[in-house]
Amino acid sequence: MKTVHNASYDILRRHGLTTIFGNPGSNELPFLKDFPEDFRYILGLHEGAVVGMADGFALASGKPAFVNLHAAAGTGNGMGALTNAWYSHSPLVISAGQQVRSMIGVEAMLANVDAAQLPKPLVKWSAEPACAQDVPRALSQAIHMASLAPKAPVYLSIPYDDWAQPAPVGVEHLAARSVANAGLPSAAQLGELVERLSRANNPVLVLGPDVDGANANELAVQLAEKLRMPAWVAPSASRCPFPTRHRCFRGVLPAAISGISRLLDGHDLILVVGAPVFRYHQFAPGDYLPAGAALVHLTCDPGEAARAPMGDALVGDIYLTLEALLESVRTSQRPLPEALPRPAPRAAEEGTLHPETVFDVIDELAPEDAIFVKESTSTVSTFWQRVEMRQPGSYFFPAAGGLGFGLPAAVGVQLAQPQRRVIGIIGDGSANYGITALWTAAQYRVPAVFIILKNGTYGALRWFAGVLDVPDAPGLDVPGLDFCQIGRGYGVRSVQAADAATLREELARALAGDEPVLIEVPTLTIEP
Ligand code: TZD
Ligand code: CA
Repeated sequence: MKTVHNASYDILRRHGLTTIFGNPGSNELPFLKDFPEDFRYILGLHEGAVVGMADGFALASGKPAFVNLHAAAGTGNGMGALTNAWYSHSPLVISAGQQVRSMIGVEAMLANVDAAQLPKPLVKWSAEPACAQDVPRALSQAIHMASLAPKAPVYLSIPYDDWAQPAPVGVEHLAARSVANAGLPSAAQLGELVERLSRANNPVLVLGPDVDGANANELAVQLAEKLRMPAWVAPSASRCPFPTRHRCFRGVLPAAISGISRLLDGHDLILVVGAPVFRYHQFAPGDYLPAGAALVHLTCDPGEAARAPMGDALVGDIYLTLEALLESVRTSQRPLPEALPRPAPRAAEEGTLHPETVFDVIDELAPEDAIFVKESTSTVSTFWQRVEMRQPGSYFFPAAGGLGFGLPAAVGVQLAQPQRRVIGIIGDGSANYGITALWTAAQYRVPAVFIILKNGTYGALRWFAGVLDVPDAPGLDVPGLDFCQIGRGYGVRSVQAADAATLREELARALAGDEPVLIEVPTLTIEP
């Protein structure tokens, strides 16, 4: 007899969702019964780490990732990580076990009351199927909803007595379905955009994470070259959409209204691709645009387009639209932008290392296609200046600033990209929110390198305390943490590197090996 259980596994298999990130409870055990041999289960010890690993896996593979959480408590633990997944357009298919149907009403232990409501507003779609026979169809809907533009997390609550029920007649149609976006702007819309770009005297490109998500980085390079445009990364960058030593590259825009207007001053047309307009952070009011500038926004996300406070927007497929633009625009006669000067390497120093020195060593030793998962908040601009990134999918940072992404996402990214090396660069504050991912790295031998920058404080908050004039805030320091002991406790080889020579030696050894390594580096506190 075909059951809801095997029909659902057929659908997961057909969509390539054979890696399951989870942390189980009694509600989930019937789903895990007869676990098929062609599936793998990646156990995380806390749901924040489970969702963070799945997030990294989905972002780095470009494909949906399947998550299985324990009822309401497991979902709640994962929700901080969902903030990042929501803003990074990460296609997570999150399932949670529910009590048996007849015991939800009495609110038996582990009944997920009002389950579909729980993860909102951080999911695009959320449901508990109305009967067991609808579970396979709802699972198929969940996968398509997560995968269609804009990609996003979805949530499905499934009562555990549903799995053994007979599958409905016709269930086999589900696994065979294909559902896809068909998202090129019309010829008229493209024509108007080409016209605006060719009329502009001094256009500029601002690129966001969805350019990298669409693997359209090379198209962005060619468009910048053809139109002689400087290329900025949109504020609060969660991915790297443009090679950072290209002569058109200008850096990451600040996350402040007035700061952006100041840096883009003089441009008459701002073309923003694959980013919200804009993802501001610190409040620094001013005009949204420099004087005389118009803004055009290409996005895959209708929500991003509609909520922007200025500019015109086209909602469509980023790769196809850039490709069509590139074919239609004429090469400009303007000179190409001059390359930015490279920062001078930091001179050898005594005492605690400056983050610049750490990044110089990383830049020197990391393979050309290394992937950086970054979660140290006070060192963001320094990192972008000093560590070269060349290829698509080279950088991931929590898209909503929700800490607990870095360590788990490094594990998930490394699982999705076994041919490339992942280097996690994690603050001593951030590391604690997702620390249990170290155990998963050790148990599954996921060879990510975790560099913990230990400055003993929430560095970015120290800076923010100055901006907000709160000189006396409590709770900003994190002394007394020994990450080498913590790492060893979770089974990861862990070493301290307190000077540049030791860091060079340990990073080289870690990159030459095939196991996870944690390197704790005492560092100075700098401003973001
Ligand atoms: N909790 C969560 C889940 N997310 C957050 N963003 C914060 C708290 C607040 N927060 C920041 O926004 S930055 C930061 C905190 C606590 C400090 C992070 O410290 P770190 O990095 O050691 O990782 P730096 O380089 O010292 O800033
Ligand atoms: Ca810190």
